[in-house]
Amino acid sequence: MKKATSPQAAATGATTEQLKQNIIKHLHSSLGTDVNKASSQAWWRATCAAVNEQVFDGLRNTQRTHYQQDTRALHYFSLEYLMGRLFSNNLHNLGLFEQAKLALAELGIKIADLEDQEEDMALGNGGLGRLAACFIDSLATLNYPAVGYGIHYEHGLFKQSFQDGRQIERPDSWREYANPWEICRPESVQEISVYGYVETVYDLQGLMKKVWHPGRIIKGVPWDIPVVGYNGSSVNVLRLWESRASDFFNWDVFNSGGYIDAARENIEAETISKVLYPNDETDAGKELRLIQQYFFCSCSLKDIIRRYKRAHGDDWSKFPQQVVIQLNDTHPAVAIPELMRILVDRADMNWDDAWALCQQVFAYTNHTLLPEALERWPVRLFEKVLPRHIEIIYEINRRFLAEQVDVLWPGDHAKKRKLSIIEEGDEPMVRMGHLSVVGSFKVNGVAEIHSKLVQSDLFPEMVALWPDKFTNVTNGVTPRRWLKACNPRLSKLLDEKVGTGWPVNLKLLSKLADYADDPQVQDSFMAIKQQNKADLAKEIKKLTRIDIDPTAIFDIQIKRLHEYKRQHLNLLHILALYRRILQNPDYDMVPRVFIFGAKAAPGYKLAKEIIYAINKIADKINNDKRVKNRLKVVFMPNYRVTLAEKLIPAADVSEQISTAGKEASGTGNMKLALNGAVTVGTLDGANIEIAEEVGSDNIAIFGLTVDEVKALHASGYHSHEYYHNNPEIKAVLDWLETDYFTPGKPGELSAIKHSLLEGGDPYLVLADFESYAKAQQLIDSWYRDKAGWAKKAILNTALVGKFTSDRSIEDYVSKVWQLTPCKI
Ligand code: GL2
Repeated sequence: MKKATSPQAAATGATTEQLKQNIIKHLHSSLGTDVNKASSQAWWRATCAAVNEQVFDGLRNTQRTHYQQDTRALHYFSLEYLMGRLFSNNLHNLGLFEQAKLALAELGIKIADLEDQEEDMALGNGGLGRLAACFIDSLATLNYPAVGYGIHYEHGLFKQSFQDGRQIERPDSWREYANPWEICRPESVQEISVYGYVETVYDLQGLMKKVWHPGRIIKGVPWDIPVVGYNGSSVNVLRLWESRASDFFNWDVFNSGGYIDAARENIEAETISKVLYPNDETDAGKELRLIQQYFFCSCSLKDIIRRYKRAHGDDWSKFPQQVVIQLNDTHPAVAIPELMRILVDRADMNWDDAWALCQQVFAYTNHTLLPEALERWPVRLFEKVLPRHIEIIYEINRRFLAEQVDVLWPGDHAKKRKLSIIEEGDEPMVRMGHLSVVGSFKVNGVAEIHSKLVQSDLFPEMVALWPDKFTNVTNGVTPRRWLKACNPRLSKLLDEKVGTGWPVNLKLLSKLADYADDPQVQDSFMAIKQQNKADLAKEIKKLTRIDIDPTAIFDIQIKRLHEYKRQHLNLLHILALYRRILQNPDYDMVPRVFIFGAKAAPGYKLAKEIIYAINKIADKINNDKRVKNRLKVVFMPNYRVTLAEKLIPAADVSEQISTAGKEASGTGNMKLALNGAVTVGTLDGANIEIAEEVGSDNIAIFGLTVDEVKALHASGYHSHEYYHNNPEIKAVLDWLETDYFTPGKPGELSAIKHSLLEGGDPYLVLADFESYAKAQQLIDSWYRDKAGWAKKAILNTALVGKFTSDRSIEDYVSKVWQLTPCKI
C-alpha cells in the first residue's frame, strides 16, 4: 500500500489506497457503474465525488467557524467568474494531486484523460472575470471570510470555431450533464421584483411612504461552488443565482386554457440567467442585462441580510462592521439603490441613517477607462424595470448635488451637469460610474497608472470632493493555477531551487535570480521550456493540423480581440517580416511562430475582420515554401482558460502591445512573465510595473507613452503621414487590398486598412509600428544569445513575485476591506 507523500495530503489524512477505494465506491454508488465498463466521464465524476468528500468537510468547517466567530466578511459582487476547470485545481489545493494521479494510475486511468472530461466553467469574458476567479482563490487561501456572488448562467461564453477563417459562435453548455462541483441550495431561495409602479401613501401620522407594486416576481435559486484554499486552508463559497418563475405555473392562466401564456412567463423568467453577455469592455445597454444585474444584486443583498439577521436580529448598527461589498466594475452598481430601498422602504430607516450605512458598505473597482465601456442606462428603461430605484437614484443625486457639489462649487452649473448621476439630453441617462463613486467609501483602479488616470482623467472632481476615497490595487494572478498546476515541470525546478513555499509566498521566487547566470540552471530552465513547447506543438498539430518547429521562438498574443489591444499591429509586423523574406530570400531571422488566441464579441465587426485576416494570412504564409519555416502563424480556436494553461508555459515572447492608457492592467502579461516569457510591450497598465520589477534588460518596451499619446491626439494625429512616409507600412497595407491572401476576392481584407487610414487609426497602430518592429528586432537579437536569453527568461520568473493575487488581496484588505483572517 502506498502512503500519501505531500504534507498537505498527510494533513488531510487520506492515503492513496483510501482514495482508490473511495473512487470505486462512488463509481458504484453515485454513478451506478463498475470498473470494467466505466467511461472516462464516469471515472472523472467518481473521482470528483471522492474529492468532494474532503471539499465538503472543509466547507462545513469553514462555515461553522465563520458563524461561531461572527466574522466580518467580504462579499464580492461580480457579473463574471471565469473559473476554467476545477478538477486539478481542487486536487492541487487540497494537496491531493500526486496522490490522485497515483491512485488512478493503479486503477489503470491516466489523470490527464480525466481532466479532459471537464468543460470549462466560462462564466466570464476575459480579464475581469478571470481576476474574480483568482481573487476568490486567494481569499480562501489567505483564510479571509468571503463569499463570491454572481449569476449561474446556463450558457457561458460562446465556443469559437473557424469556417474558412471566419469566427463561428456556438453555445457553450458547460453543465449539460450536471456539474459535480456545484450544490443547489433550495433552502436559500430568494424572490425579487421587477416592473410595476410606485404608489405614494400616507400613514396614520401623515408620513409619506412609497410603495412599489411590482409587475413580476422572479425566484433566485442559489448554486454553491466551494472555493478550496491552498494547503488545507478555508473552503469559501461562490454563490451563483439561477432565475426561475416564482410559481412553476401560473395556475389561473393555465386553468383558463392559457397553457402557452403560462409557459411563456416561465421561459421569460428563466431567460435572465440563460446567457452571459459576450461583450468585453463594451456596454450591452439591453433591458435583459439591467435585469440580470438587478436580479443577482437583489438576491445577494437579501442573502447577506438574512445571514446578518440570524446573528443580529433587527439591530442594523453592526451591519457595516460585518459586511463589506466589493463592486467588480459598475455592473453591480444597482446594489446601491437596492440596499437603500431595503433600508428605507422595508426596514423603515430614515434616509440619512440608511445612506450613512450604505456608504460604509460599498467599495468600487474601476476596470476600464474606455468610454464605450462606461455603463449608462436610459432613465426611461430604469423607470420601466425598476420604478422605485430610479426615484431613489434621483434622491441620491439631488442630495449629492446640493450637499456636496454646490458646497464646493457654489452656483457652478457646468460642474453640476458634469457630476450629475443623471446625464441630461434628449435621452437622459443614469451614469453608473458616478453612482458607484458617490455610493462607495473606496474607489480603486487596477494598476498604478490606471488608478492615476481614473483620478486625473475620469473623476477629477470626485477626487476634489473626496481625496481619500481613491486608491490603487494592482491586479494579480493565482500562482497555484498559473504556475504550479499549469507548469508542473517548472514548479518542480522551483521547489528544488527556492523551496516549496513559493505558491503561497511568491516573493520567494526572487531567490532564483541568484541562479540566473548558472549554466546548469539555465540549461534546466530552458529544457523545461523546450518540453513545454514540444507539448504545445503537438496540441497545435491536433487542433489546427499546422506543423510548427518547436525550436522556433514561440511568440504569443492571447486576450480578447479588441482594436485597443492591437492584434492588427502584430499582424502588420508579421506581414512586414513576410515581405522582407520574399524580397530577400536569405533574410536572416530566428525562426518564429506567432500564436494568437482570441474571441471577438459577436457584434464587433472589425474585430471579426481582424480574425479573418490573421487566418487568411496564416494560411498563405504557412504554405509558402519560400518562407522556409522562418515564419509560422497559428490562430488557436476557442481560446479559454484551459487553452491558456497550455499556451502560457510554452511562451518565449509575450505580446502586450495595447495603446498606452487603454489597457487598465492586464493579467495575461503577469502569467506569461511568471512562466518565463519575455514581454514585448508598451508602457501601459501593469506592463509598467512588470518592467520596474524585471528591469529594462529583461523586457522589450516600445511605443508612445500615455503622455505622448495624449499629446499626439491633441496636436492632431494623421495616420496617412505614416502610410506615406514609411514604405514598409504602405506596402503591407496595400497588400491587404489585393487578392494575394484571398485569391479571386480582392478587397476581402481591406477593412483593416480602412480603419487605419479613413478611420483615423484611433489606437495609433501606425504611429507605433516602427518602434514595435525595432523591439521585435531586439527580441530576435536577444534570442540568438542562448545564455543571455535563458538569463532573461529566468529573471522574468524570479522577479514577478509582486503579481500574485495574494498580494492584491492583502492590499485590498489593508486599504479597503479591513478583514481579519480566520484560521479554520
Ligand atoms: C479589464 C481590463 O481591460 C484589463 O486590463 C484588466 O486587467 C481587467 C481586470 O482588472 O479588467 N476591464 C474590463 O472591462 N475587462 C477587462 O479585462 N473586460
